[in-house]
Amino acid sequence: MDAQLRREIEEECRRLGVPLVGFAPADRWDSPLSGPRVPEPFRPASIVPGTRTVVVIGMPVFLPVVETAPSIWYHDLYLAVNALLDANAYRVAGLLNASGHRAVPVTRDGYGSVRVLLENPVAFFSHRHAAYHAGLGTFGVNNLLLTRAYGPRARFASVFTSAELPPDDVLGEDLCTRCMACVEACPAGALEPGDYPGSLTDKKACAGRAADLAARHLAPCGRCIAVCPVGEDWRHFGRETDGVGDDLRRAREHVRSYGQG
Ligand code: B12
Repeated sequence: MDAQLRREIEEECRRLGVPLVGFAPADRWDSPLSGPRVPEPFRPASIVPGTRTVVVIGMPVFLPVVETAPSIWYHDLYLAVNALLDANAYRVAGLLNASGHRAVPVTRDGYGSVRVLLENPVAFFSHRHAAYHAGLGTFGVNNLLLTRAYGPRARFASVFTSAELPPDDVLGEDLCTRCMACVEACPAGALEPGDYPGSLTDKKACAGRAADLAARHLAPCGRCIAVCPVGEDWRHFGRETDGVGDDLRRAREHVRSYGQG
């Protein structure tokens, strides 16, 4: 176990402005005790043989912007965070390769277009599952990984490496409060509370909504992450104390009225 290398990666992430980083041993994907069984081809060591550790990085999308979604503002922020995630995962993999270990970044999404997802809404690797194994959060009713700092408003990318790095524990406490705000807010009716903790009830309905929005430059939808009250950002941006008044509602409508098809 290379504790010094782990510290170097954490330091690099701090320097790059990446607030969330976690380390998962690749064999956690093989354990029958670690949540839904992941089919073998989706496991890190199947995708890249010799993988011992998955380093997961996470970056937030900021609550007041997400709350305007669907909007051009959230659309642009989503693209910006995606670009940063991919660049930063690439840099972390570079650091590991330079220190003599093998490493490759896995980009944050892994699909060509939303049209592809309408046929098969599944990618070759799940970053939210990786983030769970790396101790960054727990699954919510919305089928997303809830983090302490940002609730579901964190996006992830992963790095597969042959290095053996000291792992993080899976988070013990369940962060989801089962308030059902996400279920009520989903415009596609894709979420069902009975499925917790499980998969999205209707991935195709969710992908269908994303396709409609994409045609108007408004994807992604983001409603299930906008309404989730879990996360320190909820308090930071005053939702717990100030709530949402008419001024804020008017401001959101203003943003939604511009820059989209
Ligand atoms: C395809 C896709 C979509 C499709 C299909 C919807 C869907 N739910 O999958 C569309 C376009 C509709 C979509 C919508 C959204 N997406 Co999306 N999407 C993906 C993508 C590219 C692939 C998902 C996938 O197929 N993975 C492979 C399959 C096998 O795994 P999986 O579906 O993730 O399922 C695993 C988990 O659910 C896990 N699991 C579930 N419950 C539990 C419980 C326990 C205890 C454990 C251990 C595991 C576990 O086990 C499953 C098997 O591994 C990922 C990026 C990626 N490559 O991971 C982003 C991703 C899942 N999306 C993300 C987000 C944020 C969204 C949206 C909120 C839109 C937005 N950006 O504003 C919505 C939310 C929809 C929802 N509530 O689920 C984030 C989630 C971040 C987070 N905090 O969880 C991801 C990870 C992108 C990223 N790089 O950060 N998405």
